[in-house]
Amino acid sequence: MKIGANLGVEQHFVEADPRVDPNGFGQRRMCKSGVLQIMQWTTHGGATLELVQGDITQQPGDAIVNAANSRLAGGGGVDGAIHRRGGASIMDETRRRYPDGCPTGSAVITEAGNLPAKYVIHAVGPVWNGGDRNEGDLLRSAYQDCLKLATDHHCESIVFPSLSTGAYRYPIKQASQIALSTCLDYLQQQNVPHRIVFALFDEPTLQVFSDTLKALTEQ
Ligand code: AR6
Repeated sequence: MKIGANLGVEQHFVEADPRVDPNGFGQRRMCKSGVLQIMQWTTHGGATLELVQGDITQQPGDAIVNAANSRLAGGGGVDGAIHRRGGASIMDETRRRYPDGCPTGSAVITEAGNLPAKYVIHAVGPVWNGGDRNEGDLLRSAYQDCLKLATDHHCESIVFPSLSTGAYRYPIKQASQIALSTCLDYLQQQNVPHRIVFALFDEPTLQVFSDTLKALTEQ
């Protein structure tokens, strides 16, 4: 299946490929090209994990995750897009509530300004330094903190970017394994937030996440 071609805005499942995993955890559905939503994993409790291609600031969700830096100072990539579209109130609140920033591997929450969300969760992933500086644990804990904050704030849905794989240079395949396994583990235990979405900017990133989700849910 070639994914990502002729992306449109429709959301429907035309090539249903439901499988129940050996542990009885859930079902996976894949879509043909030409649809926005590429792959969806559903737990028995009805919670979903979805992969979509697009700009995270266009994705509606109760919480949108920002790929921030530890000073919470703003920047490029996801951070730039979120502050641009969300407006100045997000940075105002961030400065007021978190003047000391946010340590790598953790996350803090603010309101979402003009974004189609209730909250922005500012997560600080690690800079990739070759893999022997605890990068994996730090990336996992950044995702876990986001999920906990979303749960504590009663979010039904959360939209993630691929943390650390842009300016912070984390290798995408390893990052996708950590991102998706952390979310699947969390869903398996909590079954909330009820909808987890990964908004992946470009087709190569979507392809890697899609392959990883397939591999993880086939295990
Ligand atoms: N929507 C979805 N994904 C995006 C978007 C977007 N609008 N823009 C970029 N990506 P990055 P990091 C993808 O650099 O690696 C900032 O300056 C991008 O292609 O945003 O965690 C902060 O202030 C990549 O796959 O985050 C920090 O200093 C992924 O999102 C630093 O960058 C993450 O890229 C954080 O670096």
